[in-house]
Amino acid sequence: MAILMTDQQKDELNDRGFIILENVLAADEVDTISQAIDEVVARVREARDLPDNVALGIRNGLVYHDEILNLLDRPDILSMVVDVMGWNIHNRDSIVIVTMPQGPDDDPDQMPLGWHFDYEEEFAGSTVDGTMPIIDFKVGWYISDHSEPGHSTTLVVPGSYKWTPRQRATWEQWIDPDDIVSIDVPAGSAMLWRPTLLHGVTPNLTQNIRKTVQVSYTPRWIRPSGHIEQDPDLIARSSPVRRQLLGAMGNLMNPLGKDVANNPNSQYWFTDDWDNVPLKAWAEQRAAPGPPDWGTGHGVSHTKGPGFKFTQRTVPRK
Ligand SMILES: O=C(O)CCC(=O)C(=O)O
Repeated sequence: MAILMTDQQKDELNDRGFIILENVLAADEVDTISQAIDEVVARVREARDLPDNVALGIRNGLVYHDEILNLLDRPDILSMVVDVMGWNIHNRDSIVIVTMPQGPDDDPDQMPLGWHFDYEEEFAGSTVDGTMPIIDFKVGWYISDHSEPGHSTTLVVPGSYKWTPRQRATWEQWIDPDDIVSIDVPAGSAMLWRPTLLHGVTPNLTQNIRKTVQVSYTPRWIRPSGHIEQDPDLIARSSPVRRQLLGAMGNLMNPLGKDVANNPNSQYWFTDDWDNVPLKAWAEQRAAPGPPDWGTGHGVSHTKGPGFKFTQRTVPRK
C-alpha cells in the first residue's frame, strides 16, 4: 500500500500530471524559508556581482541554507515522492527561483521563463510511443503568495506529458488557452508534478518578489545535474535518509558491492547493503499494510530484502 498518496491523487498524477497541496507549510515555516531565501539571494548577488533587479535561478539551491535544505526530506512530501518514484531515489537538482517585480519598461506580456517541456531532447527514445517518461519528478514549493492577482505563477497544460512528439512540436498552432492552468496557490503550498508537462512562468506584475523552490527527485542510477557530488561535510552531518537523497552511499568502501570479482553491482543500481538505501526501511515502516504500492503509484510485484532469492524457477511445460 501507499504511504500517504490517495488513489485519487495517483489518478490525477497519471491523468493531469500534477497535484496541488495547499498550505503544507505553516505560516512560521514560510517566514523562515522566505528569510533564508533573502539571505541566500543577498549572498549570491554579492558573490556574482549582480544588480538587485535581476531574477535569479540558483541551481543546487537547497544546499545554500539549512532551512531551505529541510524541504528535501519533509516526511509528508517525501512520503508522496516515494509513493510515486519508489525508494531508490536521490536529488537530481534544486532551483531557488526569485522573480523580481516588473520594471516600468518591461513588457507585461513577456514571460520570464518561456514555455518548455523539461528534458524533452535528453529523454528522447526512452519510451516506445513517444510520451514522456517519469524518470524525474519535481516538487515545486511556493514560498511567496501565488494567489495574489498579477503574481508570477507557474502555468501548466494538464495531460501534456502524454503528447506525441508531433503534438509537442505543433502545440502553438492548436492550443486552447482555456486548457492552460495557472498555479495560483497561497504561500506554503506545493505542487507535485511531472516536469515533462508543458509549462512556463508568467511575469511578475505585483510589487512582491516571487519565491519558489523546485526540488527534483530521480532514480539513484541517474546522475545529478546541478552538482556532481555534494560537499562531504554536509553529507557527514546529515541523517542517513538525507545522505541518500544527497547522493551518498552508506558504505563507500564497496561501491561495487561485496563480491566485486564475481558479481560486481553498482550499489546505485542493485544494493547488497540496505544501509546504502535507508529510504527503503523508512518507507516500509510508514507504508500501510499490504503489498508496497510505490513506483508511479502502480506498485511492484514483489520486494527484495536481505537474503532475497528468486522463487519462480520452474520452466513451464506444455
Ligand atoms: O518557476 C516555476 O514555477 C517553474 C520552473 C521551471 O520551469 C522548471 O523548474 O523547469
